[in-house]
Amino acid sequence: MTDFFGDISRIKYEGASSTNPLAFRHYDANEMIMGKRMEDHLRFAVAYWHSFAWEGSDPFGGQTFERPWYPQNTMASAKVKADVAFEMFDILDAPFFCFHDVDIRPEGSSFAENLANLEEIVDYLAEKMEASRTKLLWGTANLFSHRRFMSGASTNPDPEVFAFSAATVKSCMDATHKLGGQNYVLWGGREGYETLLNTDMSRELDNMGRFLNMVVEYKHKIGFKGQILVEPKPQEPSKHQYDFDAATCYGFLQKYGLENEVKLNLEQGHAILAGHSFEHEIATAIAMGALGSIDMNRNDYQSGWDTDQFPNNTPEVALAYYHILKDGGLKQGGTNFDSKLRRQSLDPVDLIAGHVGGMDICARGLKAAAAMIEDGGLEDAMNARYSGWDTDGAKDMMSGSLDSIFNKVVADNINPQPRSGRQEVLENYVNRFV
Ligand code: XUL
Ligand code: CO
Repeated sequence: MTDFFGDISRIKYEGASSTNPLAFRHYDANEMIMGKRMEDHLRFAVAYWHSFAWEGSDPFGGQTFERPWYPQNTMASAKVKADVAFEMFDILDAPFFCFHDVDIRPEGSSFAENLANLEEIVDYLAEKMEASRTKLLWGTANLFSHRRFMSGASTNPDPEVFAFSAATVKSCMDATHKLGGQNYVLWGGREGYETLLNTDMSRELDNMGRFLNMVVEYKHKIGFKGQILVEPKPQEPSKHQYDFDAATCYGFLQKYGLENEVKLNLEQGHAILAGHSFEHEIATAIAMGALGSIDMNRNDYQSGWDTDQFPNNTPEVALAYYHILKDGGLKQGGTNFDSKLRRQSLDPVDLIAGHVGGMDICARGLKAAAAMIEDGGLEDAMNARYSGWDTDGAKDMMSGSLDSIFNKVVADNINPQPRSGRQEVLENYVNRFV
């Protein structure tokens, strides 16, 4: 045991009237929602990188936090970090966590050293997981921080960077597999470009397509049963990223024959950066059969960059879960808090409070979403709006041709009358639940 979290003990559900800042007011893991435990719906995960590896820097200043595992450049410090991480998972009773290779191991001076460090820490994490109930939701490789990746990983003009990246992903897939991970994520942080003046886009896309095919081939080779997920984001750090949004990613997957193998990890903040709502991204992925998992961290709406804050907007979260529940839930995916503290939030208690608040907002949103589904008001309105499509006439039309439709419009003098979309009525309806 470290003493990092002092006397903070396991967070409990105390109900909506509780004024205890470190209690759940809505998240009751065992409460049944639509026939399933809340914990099994939400499948919360703590993100290792923001909670334990990020030191509080921003583009204008460096480290603000002080942690017993800094500087993060030795195996001994990586183990202290892991000890504290598992203490936090226990305090939150978190069902899952996620990591990048660089979050859990110190950086080596060669690929071989990186690999040795990774293997040593994976063994350490495996031991910790045996004594803990927290499982691995997903693992991933950080192919964007080190300067070797400044021009991309699989889209780098230098084939040696492609090779280094492929070898790194293999080692991270092995680590994820060994730790029983349920998904493997690829976020293309620098898979994009700064200027088209020096970028052969067509070659870069082909190389990225081949890379992802190799990932899928390797998954099958080692018998990894997890989902392979790509995470859309339109820009930052690159000026333009190839995985712009859900629709762009799906087009990419189709072009490279991967649409039945790879799904999407959607992030609220990335949706906002792409000029969408989170619901839009979720509904798009569902329409393509490509929803995999979510990163439930929001952006600040004024600042226009990726602020990775804990969620705090119940209506937005409720509508996200509404679509997810209607699609049958998160399945192998989960709700990952890819969220970081503000850099002035220095204390261990801030880390706990951020997660407690985020989990509670998600629980509120989930309950509101389930109540809307059980009430059926949105579903009824939707069915009524599209009811014309259930008629024999509409079905015949769809198996006909432009000619046959033309003849029918002329013969029956079809003259459609506009009907209200009832948006305000529906918004008022949602407000009853959130
Ligand atoms: C970056 C981001 C990443 C991915 C994993 O914006 O969201 O943390 O989730 O690489
Ligand atoms: Co993310």
